Amino acid sequence: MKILAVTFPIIFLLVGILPSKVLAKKYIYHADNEISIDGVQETEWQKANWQPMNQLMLGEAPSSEDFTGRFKLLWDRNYLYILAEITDDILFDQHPDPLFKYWDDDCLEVFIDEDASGGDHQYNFNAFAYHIALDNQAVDIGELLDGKKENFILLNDHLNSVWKRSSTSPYKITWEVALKVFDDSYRHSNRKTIKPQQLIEGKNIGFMLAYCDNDGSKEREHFIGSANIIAHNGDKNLGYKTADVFDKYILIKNLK
Ligand SMILES: [Ca+2]
Ligand SMILES: [Ca+2]
Ligand SMILES: [Ca+2]
Ligand SMILES: [Ca+2]
Repeated sequence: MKILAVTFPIIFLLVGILPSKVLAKKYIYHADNEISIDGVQETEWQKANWQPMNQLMLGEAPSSEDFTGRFKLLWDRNYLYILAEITDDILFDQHPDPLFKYWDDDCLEVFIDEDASGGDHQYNFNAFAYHIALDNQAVDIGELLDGKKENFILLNDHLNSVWKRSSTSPYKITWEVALKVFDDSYRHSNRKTIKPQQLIEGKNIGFMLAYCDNDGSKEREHFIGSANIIAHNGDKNLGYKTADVFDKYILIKNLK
């Protein structure tokens, strides 16, 4: 009893002081050799650890055949590199218009907050939520038109995306993305002149990776991501609105 009486207050004190996102800070290693965006995993990727995409944000939990996903990250001065390995039993792209209900087609969704500030980004560029469709076109929500109308914008020039599916069961997709990282000064109206950030060692970013899985329904069937989101009013689909739910990562050169 005496031990319990001493230990419990210390545990509660520690949990209270250290927010879960600080405890969960993750590292991204530097790519010293070239990463080719070709849907083929080169040796350089071996230095990065696999991270699961297993957090359900919307819909029912899929079976492993329906959806399984994991990913790795690397960086260099010009790009954040993403390697996703995905199993999806049916690839489905019902809307050829990249700006129409793009969230209801199969897509890889890349959430990035350049300065790890957290906070609202739904109609601004404090953070980005790139929906990369099966045709490799990327879309996010821009600033409201006339202060009230939603405005979906094509951001294909922010990234290079290529995926390939294996020729044998379980037909895994290897999806590679090189992402330019823009800060919150990005304005779509000035997109021709705004330059992406040059990445440096020690930089903190907010990041989450997710997959919208639809296998033939009108709306997506599952939405599964990498971050453990605490539901707000029963809703975990918060990443497209706030960067508070992304995980915090730090760019490093090598293990010290
Ligand atoms: Ca490659
Ligand atoms: Ca599926
Ligand atoms: Ca930010
Ligand atoms: Ca699918």
